[in-house]
Amino acid sequence: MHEYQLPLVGPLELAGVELEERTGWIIELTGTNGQKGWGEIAPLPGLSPESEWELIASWDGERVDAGMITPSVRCGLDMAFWNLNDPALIPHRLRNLPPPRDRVAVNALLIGEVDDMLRQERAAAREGYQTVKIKLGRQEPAAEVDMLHTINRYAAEATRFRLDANRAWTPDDADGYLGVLSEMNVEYVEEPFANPRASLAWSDGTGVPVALDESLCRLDPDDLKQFAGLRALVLKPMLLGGLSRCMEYIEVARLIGAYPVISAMLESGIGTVTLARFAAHVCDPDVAAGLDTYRWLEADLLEPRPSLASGQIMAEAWNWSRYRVNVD
Ligand code: OSB
Ligand code: MG
Repeated sequence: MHEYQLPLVGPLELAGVELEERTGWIIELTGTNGQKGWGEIAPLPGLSPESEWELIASWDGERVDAGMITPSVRCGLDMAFWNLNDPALIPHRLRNLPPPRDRVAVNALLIGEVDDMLRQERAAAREGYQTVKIKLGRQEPAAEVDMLHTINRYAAEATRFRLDANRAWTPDDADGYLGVLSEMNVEYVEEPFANPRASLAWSDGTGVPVALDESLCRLDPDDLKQFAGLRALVLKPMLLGGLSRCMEYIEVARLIGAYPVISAMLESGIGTVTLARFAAHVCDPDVAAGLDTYRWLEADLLEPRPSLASGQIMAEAWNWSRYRVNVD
């Protein structure tokens, strides 16, 4: 296991915590033919439930305590065994996946002041991104509504918007956004309210499509059967406990008519490429994966760096033999 520390291009606020660097651990498995299985353990401060103490107690790189294992450790091991590509060692739920597509669409994450976001939007449209994601619930609703009007006015016609409120809205706030939402091509609003049942009821009442993300931490796949009407499930394997665990959510998603969106939370290239590979198997064509946090890393462990430009990531990105992996 290798510890890593990577600088960001600038300070980044993701889950109410401002980050200046990314730290995590890389698992390196070596198979009988010398092939490598890479996995990543990278809980995100402010979002992941595990404390550093729990993380270390659950696995010290040699021994794993099944009673204590945290979501990120589960994810790292799951990724490493899946990437090892030894038929005998592929995790159970990752056998018999649908065949992979040769490319995966990705969304562009617009961050910063309106001018920055407009610049990012224009660049994304030029490069070929069709889906952009904007974080809401960070400023006064009236200011955010103005911002959405401005972005929408200048956005390319076909742009699809993912609007992530991170559970910050009150019912009054939500009413204030309805006008601008009706003018936009909204793929979904992610996590409008703190209560996921309220989010679904609002979607039913307004017709605005809704997706759940961090609420899934406290909803088992079985509970989700009560959530027919959701547009999508945003699945973060690093948060939920790995690719295998996400497969359980994907099965229920299909039952309730929702589609899965695979999302990163600022993993290094190793985690990001693995998530892209997973999305290639399990997501519908044209559904963008949320991997754009990767572009905030100023340096990476993979050389050359995988490319998300042109709004997609190509299958060659998960051919591990093309990389030098720079871990100590
Ligand atoms: O709220 O969805 C979120 C990343 C880290 C923590 C929380 C979130 C996110 C993202 C990732 O939005 C989306 C992307 O990278 O495109
Ligand atoms: Mg989200």
